[in-house]
Amino acid sequence: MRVLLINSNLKGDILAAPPIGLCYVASAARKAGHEVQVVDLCFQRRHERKLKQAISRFSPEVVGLSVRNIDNVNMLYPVYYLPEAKSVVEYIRTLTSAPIVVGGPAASIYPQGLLEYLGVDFIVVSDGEDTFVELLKAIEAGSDPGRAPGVCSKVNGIIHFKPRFMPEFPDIRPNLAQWIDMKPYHRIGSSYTIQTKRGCRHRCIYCVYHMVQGNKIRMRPPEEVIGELEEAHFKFGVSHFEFVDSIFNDPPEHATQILELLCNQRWHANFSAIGMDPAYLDDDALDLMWRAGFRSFMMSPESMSEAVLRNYCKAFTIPDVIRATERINKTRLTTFWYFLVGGPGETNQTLQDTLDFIVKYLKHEQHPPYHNVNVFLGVRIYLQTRLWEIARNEGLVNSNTNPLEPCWYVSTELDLDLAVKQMMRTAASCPELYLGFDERILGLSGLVALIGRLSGMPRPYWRHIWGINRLMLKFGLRFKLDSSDVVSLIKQQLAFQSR
Ligand code: B12
Repeated sequence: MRVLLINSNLKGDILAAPPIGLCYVASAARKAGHEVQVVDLCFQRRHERKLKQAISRFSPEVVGLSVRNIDNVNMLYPVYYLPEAKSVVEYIRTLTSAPIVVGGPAASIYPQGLLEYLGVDFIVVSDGEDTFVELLKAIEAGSDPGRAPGVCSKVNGIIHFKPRFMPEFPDIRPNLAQWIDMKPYHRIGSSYTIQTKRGCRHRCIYCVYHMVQGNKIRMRPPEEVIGELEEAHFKFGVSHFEFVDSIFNDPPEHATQILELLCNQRWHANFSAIGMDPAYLDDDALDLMWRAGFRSFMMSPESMSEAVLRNYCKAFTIPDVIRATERINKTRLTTFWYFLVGGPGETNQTLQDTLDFIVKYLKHEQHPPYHNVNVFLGVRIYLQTRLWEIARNEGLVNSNTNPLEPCWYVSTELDLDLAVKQMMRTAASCPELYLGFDERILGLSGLVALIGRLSGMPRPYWRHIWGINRLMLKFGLRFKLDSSDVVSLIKQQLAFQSR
């Protein structure tokens, strides 16, 4: 069958994400014998023209769409992406009557809601490779695929969904550079992405990873990971890779095997990862990472209060984070940290503990290692998480709340006015610290990328956010907001979601 796959994610700033999931699905559909084309709308100025051309030339029998983000998970600078995806769906409907299948993280988080909202035929939940191929087979055979495991659809007017058991990591490569043009991603400073495993065995109360990839870790054989890296390096000249596992070094033995194999390669590349467990970051692990080619990574301790960490059900402890930070501070690795302020049990004192940690350990100013620290106020509440239950019991959400629209948990033990002032005060002298409303900095992505390319700055370019913040601080361009405006924004949102 002719299958057209479309990436609807238009977020093309320095955090641009090549549609690796869509490429996995494209490779799986081609392997199953289908004729597949991929259209990437990110970086396209004229989506409608691109879609019209692709659909009229290819005349697809099935259209697959990947929907990655619901929103930007930022209460202080909220951006809602689903209307963009909806307008893409509506436009496709004007061009073809082929069934539309949607997959991607957003689809896995709340499939029933997305099915209704987008008005598509099928939603594929979690891993797409096998489910999509089975769906295509059923469509081709003219049978009803609506009850297949992993598929959410309307059967006789009633929404039907049965989860699918995901036993292993699929034996397939996404071949990103074969399916999409990686040049614009490269230009904006993002890296070639790769997975070494799927699943996350932790059960943090706010997190959706269990819905997207499941709680069982499914590892790829380390040799296969090296094979994919090597292929991308030699075939497509890739020299910057980013591991997009939920947590790259969990389990640590698997990461160690991959890093040791990398150290033995004759070719060299730069590596980064978007999630690290601080409990496993000892001197040997950091040294091995450096020797393998790691120059940066992200980490999400979320809080530096033991009580709040326990409430979040994080698996590591404050001493784990402090030990890891002391070790990182002996290296030249650039890091990006995420902290969540306002979860259950957060008080102004626990917030101060987090801010004090940032100033003491992560404020380095002009010498490496450079740290970028993202502090978000408000914890995003998703259906099917324990945080949703807690929020419902506290009246923060109720049966009228639409789970597809962003809603937030903010601890009632937090004096909001003081909290915003605490955060602003710290950020005013700490360029490493980046608050929710500073996300507007991403609007400067094109300029940063241009400077990055001209000066040969290392990738991914999110590594340099602290430098931009430093300049903005110097020229008085930060914190035009009044803390009382921020507080009223938060209060308005909380009142809206619990109305
Ligand atoms: C890696 C990652 C990042 C990295 C991206 C690095 C990069 N260069 O790609 C960084 C840290 C930069 C990042 C940034 C952001 N992220 Co992020 N990220 C992730 C993470 C951990 C993995 C995504 C990934 O690469 N998966 C690997 C691929 C293979 O899996 P997949 O995309 O799910 O694809 C599979 C299925 O979904 C399905 N599928 C996918 N497409 C299709 C299409 C069809 C037709 C079918 C049938 C199936 C199908 O099949 C695929 C293969 O099995 C997820 C959480 C998670 N564990 O999934 C969050 C996640 C997707 N991110 C999220 C968000 C919000 C963001 C940001 C908006 C945050 C911000 N404020 O900046 C930005 C947006 C970036 C962008 N340009 O879109 C949210 C989305 C939820 C939401 N509320 O919208 C998630 C779920 C995390 C969370 N907070 O809960 N992110």
